[in-house]
Amino acid sequence: MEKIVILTGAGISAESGLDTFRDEDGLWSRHRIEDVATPEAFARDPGLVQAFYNMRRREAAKARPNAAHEALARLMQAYQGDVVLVTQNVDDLHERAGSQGVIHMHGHLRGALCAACGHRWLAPEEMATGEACPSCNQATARPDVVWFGEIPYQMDEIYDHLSEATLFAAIGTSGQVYPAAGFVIEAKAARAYTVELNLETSDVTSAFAEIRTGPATQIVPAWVDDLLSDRTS
Ligand code: BJW
Repeated sequence: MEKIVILTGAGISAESGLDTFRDEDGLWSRHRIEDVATPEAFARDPGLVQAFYNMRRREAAKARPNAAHEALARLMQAYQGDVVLVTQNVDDLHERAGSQGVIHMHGHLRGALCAACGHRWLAPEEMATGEACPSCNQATARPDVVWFGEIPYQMDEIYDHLSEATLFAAIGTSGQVYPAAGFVIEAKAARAYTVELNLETSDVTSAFAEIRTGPATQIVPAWVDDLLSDRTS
């Protein structure tokens, strides 16, 4: 049975108006990783971290899925084999385009997590600093996202899928953050065909068998059309 495993990154949501991280005008050009994307940053200044994610939550709520998200939803519905969609993105544009069962390996803006007891619940649009956990009542609510130094979600499940992949595609991701950047190597070890779809080359481009270059809203629908009409290698 054919199995396609797709990894998406911030580039797929760029044309929906959401910032990427490492492009010239990306989030990390305006915010320091050490200030907003580590557990130590949250312990030091939870207000700054909550403000960063409140801003991201507002931006994500305003954004709409684009033609690339829609094409992947179409692939998941129409493909005769298995399609597994793993995203590093914390927005919900894949779901709003119609994809189901998306694996959010870096968490989700809609989620709140208690840093003390691990309880999860639906985040309000604006999370207050020192918001109490509804389960243990401690003032330790944080965004349910995966920061540097933390273990991404559903890793065993993802590696199982990669070990069964016949085709692996990475879309709109710079290949600078591990473990996601290493998925192409895992997929190749499983003898999967590998394709990268990106506006430009990534840090791991040389590991892929095929490169498709251009804006996601153009190259992803074209790639999906090829797959559904079996015009791929
Ligand atoms: C377009 C486009 C258009 C633009 N069309 N394309 C091995 C070696 C060295 C270090 C490490 C290692 N393994 C682990 C580490 C440490 C660390 C790490 O990777 N550090 C690196 C900096 C070297 N990793 C971790 O700490 C991770 N945890 C971990 O490894 O735990 C150990 C463990 C793992 C597995 C099993 C057991 C134990 C955690 C990483 C958490 C990352 N968190 C963030 C924030 C999440 C919440 C949030 O969103 O705020 O995740 S950082 C940020 O980077 C975010 C993203 O998901 C992630 C990836 O970014 P992405 O999506 O690639 O975006 P960009 O901006 O980098 O790239 C955009 C791309 O789009 C570009 O290529 C553009 O060209 C393209 N593009 N417009 C198509 N229109």
